[in-house]
Amino acid sequence: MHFSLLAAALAVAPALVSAKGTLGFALGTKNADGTCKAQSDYEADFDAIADASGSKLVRGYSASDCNAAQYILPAAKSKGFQVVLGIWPDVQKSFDDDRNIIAKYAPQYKDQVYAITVGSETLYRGNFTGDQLVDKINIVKKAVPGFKVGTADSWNKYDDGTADALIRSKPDILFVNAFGFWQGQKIENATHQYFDDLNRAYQHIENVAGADHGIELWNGETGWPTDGGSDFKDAKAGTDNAKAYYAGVCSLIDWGYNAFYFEAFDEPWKPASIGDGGLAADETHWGAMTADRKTKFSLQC
Ligand SMILES: *[C@@H]1O[C@H](CO)[C@@H](O)[C@H](O)[C@H]1NC(C)=O
Ligand SMILES: CC(=O)N[C@H]1CO[C@H](CO)[C@@H](O)[C@@H]1O
Repeated sequence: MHFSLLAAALAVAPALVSAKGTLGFALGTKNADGTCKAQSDYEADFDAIADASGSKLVRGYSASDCNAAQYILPAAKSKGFQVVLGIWPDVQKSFDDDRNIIAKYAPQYKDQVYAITVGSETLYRGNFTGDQLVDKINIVKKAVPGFKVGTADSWNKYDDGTADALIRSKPDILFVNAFGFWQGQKIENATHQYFDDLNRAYQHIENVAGADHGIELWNGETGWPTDGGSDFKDAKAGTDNAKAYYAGVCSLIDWGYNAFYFEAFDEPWKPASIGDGGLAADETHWGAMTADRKTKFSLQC
């Protein structure tokens, strides 16, 4: 099925639904008070995610941050979860630390490691060229053989050619981030924009790598801030809006696409970020659940 058919087909033919896709959640390494999570904290996280949504998959960004790999993998084993482990390659130290901790723990918990991402939006930030990123991915593939390795970046960097060298290298797995919210869309049009952006990225990947490219594709991040969050242009934070947007994510899953919702839980320890114009933006209300693991709306797709 071509992704471009999605929006139209959704409207007219829900009976054509084939196999469902998979939903996962982005998960932080810190407790509400900013301390590092222990194995028992990850286990409580996993219980809450599974109870609320049925999902048994999470992704992180830096496996050495709070020694995450050491604690999240045994927790995943005890709760039947899988984890996408992250490597932060932007600076040499985190690239080395993340790779080393994954090389140590991933082979011990092979069934718990879904994949490994090298970088999150590094092309978007202009941190690497496509070729430089491919080199980093290849270093990781060599250091930790036997796992799916890829990267995550913003939909527009796949669409505008910045990622072409990466796409041509046909990594095992690619994550495409797309947020109706960061397009400054009103909630009424936000899901349309989200599908459209993903579609453009997926189509470009197909154009560059061929229809039979074999790269496993995921929507790597999407989400919407709830009550207490900051607005962005016409995109208004709010729990009702987040609930409506989540329903669009569920449609995508119903249609057989894979997506990670950003994020599982509020992270109240996060400092406000200072955006364009010096305005402080709240980063602590993106959770599908509160910091004490209560759902804000139904997370069943
Ligand atoms: C609504 O989304 C579509 C699809 O991305 C976009 O082309 C259009 O410009 C959006 N409408 C507004 C008012 O921004
Ligand atoms: C090559 C390059 O641009 N490296 C930068 C990537 O981003 C980090 C911050 O995350 C900088 O410290 C690096 O200099």
